[in-house]
Order: sequence, then C-alpha cells, then structure tokens
Amino acid sequence: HTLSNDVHGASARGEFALHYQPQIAIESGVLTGVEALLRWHHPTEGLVSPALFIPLLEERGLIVDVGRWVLETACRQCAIWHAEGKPPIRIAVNLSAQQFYRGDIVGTVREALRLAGLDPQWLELELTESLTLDETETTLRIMQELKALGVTLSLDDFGTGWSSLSYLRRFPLDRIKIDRSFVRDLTTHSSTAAIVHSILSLARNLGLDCVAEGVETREQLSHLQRELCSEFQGFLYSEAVPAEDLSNLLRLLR
Ligand code: G
Ligand code: G
Ligand code: MN
Ligand code: NA
Repeated sequence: HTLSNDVHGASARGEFALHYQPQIAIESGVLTGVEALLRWHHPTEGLVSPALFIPLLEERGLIVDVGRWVLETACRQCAIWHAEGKPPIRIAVNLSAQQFYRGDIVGTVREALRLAGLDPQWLELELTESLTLDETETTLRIMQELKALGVTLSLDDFGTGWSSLSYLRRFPLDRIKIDRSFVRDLTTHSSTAAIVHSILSLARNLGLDCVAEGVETREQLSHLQRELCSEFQGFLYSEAVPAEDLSNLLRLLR
C-alpha cells in the first residue's frame, strides 16, 4: 500500500506535526495540561489518522526515531508555553512499547527535558498494556528509572486490556486514563456506570489520579463530577489543536 511506503520519508519531509488536546480539572475548570497527539499531513491523502500510521511506524521500526522527535517537540513546546505565562501546564506524551524495549527511553526522555529546559514534573508519559508482563523485571526497572527522573507515569486506555489490574499492582503509576469507550456508555448503560464508579473508587484507594477520556456531553461531565473524577479530556471542551491555537487559548484563559 502507498501509505505504508510513504510513511518512511514522512519524518524527513517534515510531514509530521503535533496537535494538543486540553485536559481540564473537573472541579475547578482549570486547564491543567495537554496530550500531544501525532498528526501526519500526507501530501495527497491529507490528514492521516494515527490509528492508521502508528502501526505502520511500529511495523517498520520507525517509531523509536519518530517517538524521540515527538518527545523533544512536545517538551520544547511545553517550555514555550511556560515562558509565555503562568500557570504552567503539563504535557502528556504517548509511548509505544518499542520505544520502551528497543530505544534507550530513559536517555531519550532525559535528553528531551534537557534540550527543552523543562522541569521533569511537567512531563507525563502515557503507557498502554502493550508493555509486556512477560518482561516484568525489565518493564519495572525502566519505569523506576523514569520515575527517578521525576516524570509522571499514566496508564492509557484503562479498562480495555486483559490485565489492567495486574498493571496497577505491579507498576509505579501515578495516573490512569479511563478509556473513552466507558465514557461513551456512562450515561446510557448502568453496567458501565457501575464499572466507572468502581474504577474511580479503586484509583482513589490506590492514590492514583484519574482522567476520563472522550467526554462529549454535559451529562457525561456531570456524572463524572458527581463521581469525583479529577480531570477530563474530550470534544466537549476541545479536540486536539495545533500549538498556535493552544497558545491563543492559554492567552485568553490567563
Ligand atoms: O489522536 P487520535 O487522534 O486519533 O489518536 C489515535 C491513537 O494514536 C491514540 O491511541 C493515540 O494514543 C495514538 N497516538 C497519537 N500520537 C501518538 C504518539 O506520538 N505516539 C504513539 N505511540 N501513539 C500516538
Ligand atoms: O488512545 P489515546 O487515548 O491516546 O488517544 C486519544 C484519542 O481519542 C485521539 O484519537 C483523540 O482524537 C480521541 N478523542 C479525544 N477526545 C475525544 C472525544 O471526545 N470523542 C472521541 N470520539 N474521540 C476523542
Ligand atoms: Mn493517550
Ligand atoms: Na486512551
């Protein structure tokens, strides 16, 4: 397929960009951070969804290099927002398993922070259950090294995998992100509401922050507020937008 061939030079041709989706503290309404989401501006196909091209980058072993660019770009952009005014915001970056096991992820993160002059407390790394439990020792060691740098670790797409609870038990996580499939059915399926209630209570008991993803309606947000979920992300507030748009938004808010 043509996309699969084109993805190879996309980075060198400067076709990748980061968009940023706001994360909002539910109780105060404050914008506390953004998630960096990779976009590919294909010359003829237009904007290609990461759901399509991230797997291609992974298959071709390109995700380690592109992932380094993502980390460096996201940290630099976050430092720019800090320089533009207070209060400072967090930047969340998605990591693929390959970056964890094939790249020197600890060195890459340290270098990205150094290049940007960004305090590690503002960087959040989003991990998924693609990190293998077969290599628990390695996974745990890398996570501990990342934690030692001072960054925040979150578990993305929480509840969709087969081993979500094992992850919470084994790994030093700070936050969980409730997958948007749960949020979608929250106000229409009582079983989903019960699961979300239990996830939030579990998170609270473990001292973990909780972010609800894919919030699209006022009803979903009110429900999450009643359930004491700490933050949300979703089209109700904003989709992922270019850096420039986020700078303008921050200027309005500050
Ligand atoms: O942004 P949404 O638009 O379509 O993203 C789709 C998927 O792509 C999400 O699961 C998201 O985690 C993943 N994704 C987006 N940006 C990155 C990135 O920089 N690195 C990795 N590994 N995954 C990403
Ligand atoms: O898997 P991950 O959580 O990293 O990816 C975030 C994905 O969720 C991106 O594809 C982003 O565009 C998408 N997304 C963010 N907010 C919403 C929302 O409110 N509704 C839907 N349907 N998708 C969303
Ligand atoms: Mn994510
Ligand atoms: Na997710």
